[in-house]
Amino acid sequence: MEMQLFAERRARFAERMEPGSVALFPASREKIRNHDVHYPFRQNSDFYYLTGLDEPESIAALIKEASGELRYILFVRPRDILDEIWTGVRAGVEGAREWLGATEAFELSEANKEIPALLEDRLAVYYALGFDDTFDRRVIGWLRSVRAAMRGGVNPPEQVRDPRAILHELRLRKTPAELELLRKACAISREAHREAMKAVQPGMNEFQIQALLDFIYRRNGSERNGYNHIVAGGKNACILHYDRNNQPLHDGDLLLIDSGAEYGHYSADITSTFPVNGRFSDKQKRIYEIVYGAQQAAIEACKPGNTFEQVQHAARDHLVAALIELGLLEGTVESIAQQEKELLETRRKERTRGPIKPEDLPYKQFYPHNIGHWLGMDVHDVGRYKLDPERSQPLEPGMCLTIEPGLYFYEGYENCPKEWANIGIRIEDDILITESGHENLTAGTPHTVEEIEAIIQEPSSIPL
Ligand SMILES: [Mn+2]
Repeated sequence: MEMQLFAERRARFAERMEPGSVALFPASREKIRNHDVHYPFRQNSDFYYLTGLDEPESIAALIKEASGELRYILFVRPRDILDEIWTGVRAGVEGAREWLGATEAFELSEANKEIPALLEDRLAVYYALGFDDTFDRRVIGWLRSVRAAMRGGVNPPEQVRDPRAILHELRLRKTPAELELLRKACAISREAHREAMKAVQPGMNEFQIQALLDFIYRRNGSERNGYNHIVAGGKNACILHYDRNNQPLHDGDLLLIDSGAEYGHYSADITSTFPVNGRFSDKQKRIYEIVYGAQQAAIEACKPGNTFEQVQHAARDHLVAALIELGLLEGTVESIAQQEKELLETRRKERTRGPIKPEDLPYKQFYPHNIGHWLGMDVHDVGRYKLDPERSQPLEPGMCLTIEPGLYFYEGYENCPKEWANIGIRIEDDILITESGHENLTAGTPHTVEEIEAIIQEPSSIPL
């Protein structure tokens, strides 16, 4: 991406900073996987959003002077030929200034000297406390050292503010440049889901389908997956975050794939559920059509002015009506909606958090999650879902969210209806809110029964 885009983002962030303040953003660090092997590096999304720098350990400081002037300071690993021949070329302080647009740049070893000086006599420091314990301790140490110098005539910042209150509102609303990357991630992911449908055969193992997804993603330039693939055959689909992906696929079972490519630091998120042998059984089809109907109802509700909660309720009401008709729930759509409303109020009063239990709201046995989440640089992207306890987030053009209702009949529940035992179905698309309503960014992923049964008949050219 053009470096100008990152400068624009910093400027938009700074617009909302108090004059006379400083903001600190640490990069991700490398993490040990085992002995001396690292996990693959993935930059912190907030850091990347503002800097475009993909190096570990770096620190970005944004200063808005009392005059309104903006300074952008980067602390980076030094150029070092011995290090670079092992781990790759670095921007260094020259690169930070010339390529990355920093007004000043220092080697990381200078941070403990320079950053306390940046904090002196500022109104506020914007720093995201509680995300990175190690960096939290460094920030506290820098603040302490400024306080210790008070008799020398300097004062520490009065306030520590959370930059995410500003930054995540920006990230929630995608710009055309961001949407270009997200569209590409969606297109790659759609192709992989289509190829998986063509390739699946009874007797295969889940890991073969996982290999296919990785192959299609990498072949199309996706540097990594947005999250761990879920390739869940049969009853594994009832485990919401199943990712062992190592079991055989049986004739007569469904296969649930929840997988999205990351492209340019933006992640897609698609779930497909389809029959391993190419044909839905009548029972599978009945449940599938219910989930599909719920998904369509929720997608229809995706338009500016509607709230996230309205989308959530559109799917819930559809699923609840169907569960009542199947004889699996008692009450009416309205009575269950009222029950949920009261339950949420009680939970708020009693400070109860975590998933809602089926004892408290019976439909949660079959639909334990929510309709979806914001989508962007993080698969579960940042941004508020409620403006306050009473007001759900209104949808605006540029917001992206997933729509992913599901029904699961987990046999572990004592009262699991035998007729439906071990069926798990989820259908997920990625939706962009537009001026006129919405655009399905993952349209073309076969999601109707007819589309799925047709594509599974197509030959696969991918050797597994
Ligand atoms: Mn999702």
